[in-house]
Amino acid sequence: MGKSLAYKILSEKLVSGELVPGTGIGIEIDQTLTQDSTGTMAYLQLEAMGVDHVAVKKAVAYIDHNMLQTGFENMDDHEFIRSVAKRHGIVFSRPGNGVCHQLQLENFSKPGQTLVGSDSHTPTCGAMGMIAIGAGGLDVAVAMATGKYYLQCPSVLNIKLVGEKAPWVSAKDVILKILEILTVKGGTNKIVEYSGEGIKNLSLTDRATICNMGAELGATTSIFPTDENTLEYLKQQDREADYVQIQADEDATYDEVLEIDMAVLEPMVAKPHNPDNVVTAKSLEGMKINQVVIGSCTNSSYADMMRAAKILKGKRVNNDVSLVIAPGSSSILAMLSANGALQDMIQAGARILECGCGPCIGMGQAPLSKGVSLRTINRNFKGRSGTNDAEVYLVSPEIAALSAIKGYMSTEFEDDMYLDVVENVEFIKNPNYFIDEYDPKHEVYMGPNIKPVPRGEKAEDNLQGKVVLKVGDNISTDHIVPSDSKLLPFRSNVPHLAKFSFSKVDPEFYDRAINAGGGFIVGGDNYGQGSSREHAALVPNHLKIRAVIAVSFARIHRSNLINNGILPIVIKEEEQDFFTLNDEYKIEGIFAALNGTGKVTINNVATGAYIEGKLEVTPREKTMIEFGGLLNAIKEIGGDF
Ligand code: MIC
Ligand code: SF4
Repeated sequence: MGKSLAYKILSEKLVSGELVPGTGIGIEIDQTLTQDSTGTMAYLQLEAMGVDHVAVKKAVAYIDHNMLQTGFENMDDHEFIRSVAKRHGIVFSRPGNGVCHQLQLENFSKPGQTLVGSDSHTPTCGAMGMIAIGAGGLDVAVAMATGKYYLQCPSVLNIKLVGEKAPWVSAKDVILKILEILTVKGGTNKIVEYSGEGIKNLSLTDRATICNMGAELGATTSIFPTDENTLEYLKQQDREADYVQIQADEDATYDEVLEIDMAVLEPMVAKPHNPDNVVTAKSLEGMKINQVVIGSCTNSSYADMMRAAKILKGKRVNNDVSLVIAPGSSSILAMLSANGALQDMIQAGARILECGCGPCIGMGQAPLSKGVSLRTINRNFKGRSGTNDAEVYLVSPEIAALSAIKGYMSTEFEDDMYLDVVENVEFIKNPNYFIDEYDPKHEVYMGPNIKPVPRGEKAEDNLQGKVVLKVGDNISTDHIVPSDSKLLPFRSNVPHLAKFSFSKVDPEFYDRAINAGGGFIVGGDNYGQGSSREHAALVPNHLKIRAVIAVSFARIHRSNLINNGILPIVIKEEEQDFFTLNDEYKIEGIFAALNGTGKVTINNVATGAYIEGKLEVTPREKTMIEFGGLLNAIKEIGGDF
């Protein structure tokens, strides 16, 4: 029986367990990446582990999220990360160099290797035939220290791409179509492996867009085989020698198969406030808009920028629209500047931002009140833009650029706007944005904004407490711990962040949790979707939340909860009604659940009514919960368990 490409790489890298979907496995990690908003915590945790040089072949620390320096906090964090990077032999990417995923793809991605990154869009490098996985900062710190990463073995969903997309259809439309079909939880605990004759019609950066938004499916990762388009891209990066041809066996078997005919696709849009709320762009033709953002790790490649520039060339951004553009990397910016495309953007009236995440994570460019913003980014959760009542629509760079000129959502392209072929030119490389040093004696810089990492409490057989929050389906980590220009500077200060937790969903939550001295949270389906930020577990840990009871959990968030010693308990959909805000509950049988029954009893203390909840964990997860979190476990028994 033939193997999928994903399982070929996983079996080569397997260090513990067996490739049986749903069971715990450990894999060897070749590369790690961090970015600054999750990196500060990850490096505080790495420091606590007391290693010298990192154990992976390549570790890179990017600064791309906290780019606004409105106070001392962000630059303090940058300096902390730079000093830790030097101490442990980690490559440091300076602010201004670009978005981590774009840079990792350009500079370090290698077919057949493994990458774990403290950012949910790490799977972008799946376009290069890598197993690239997003994880919480602590898991990445462990990977840096030990060269290993532990996860639940995913099943493999094969998406066969056939046909060739029409001129105005882009890779973004392919993944939006897939999101429409599979929804934001359709990829949970799955690897999405692409195949089919349609692949040859997708450039490497088209594939990167598709892998990037696999994160929105909740997938563990996404992967493409390598071919001449991969080689072409590596040549552009002057990295031809890194090419390896890898693909699935001819007779590979998959757990599920889905076929997408790209020839019948048309431009798509994800409407507010979820990436799977997908309709055709045509159905929104004429909708007035206020802002357009072109950029982010999803759509900031050289080809994306060139296509947008062609549409803008000789035109004027509509008077009612603010157009902002952030190229993905310093190389791309340099190339656009050298070939005149930047000039076309500026002449049209665009605002050019420094290369980084920027508006995607609410770091500037918040839309006006009730504003309509078209963005080429990957997430449109309510409030993420920095304006709570803004409406964010996710679109391709082509639709974004055209609509910016028109002032309304438009699909009416003119023929001379189309850039048929984006030439595979050699990239202008700039090593001056990277610092690669190693000095194990180097002193670590710690600014006053950096507060200690909260620790969990050892497991108890029974837990009693109040339900201090009850929420519905698809709660994202942006809801749990919002991020914008006011809060992102406090990613290394959990007590401060805690005050804003769930503020956009239930503003009373913080006071309620403090007054009750902690307790339980009840959620619906796909609880914790979205980012990898472990702050969405560190904050509940700080507030003494001991269990989250939900219908289902997003993969990374579930791991982050366990890493913090918080129990993820699964209930049936109809059992949500069993819980009432402020009522007292008792969870019993925790030790038995950890030792194999996988079940706990949840009693309403006042009424005596009870239900059963599932607490199913791998042996490694059991150990973490017993010790009150991964950091506690490492302190007591070391990282290799
Ligand atoms: C995001 O896109 O939500 C982020 C900001 O990149 C996060 C990381 C974070 O919260 O710092 C992610 O995707 O993991
Ligand atoms: Fe940055 Fe946005 Fe990509 Fe997250 S999704 S890494 S905030 S560009």
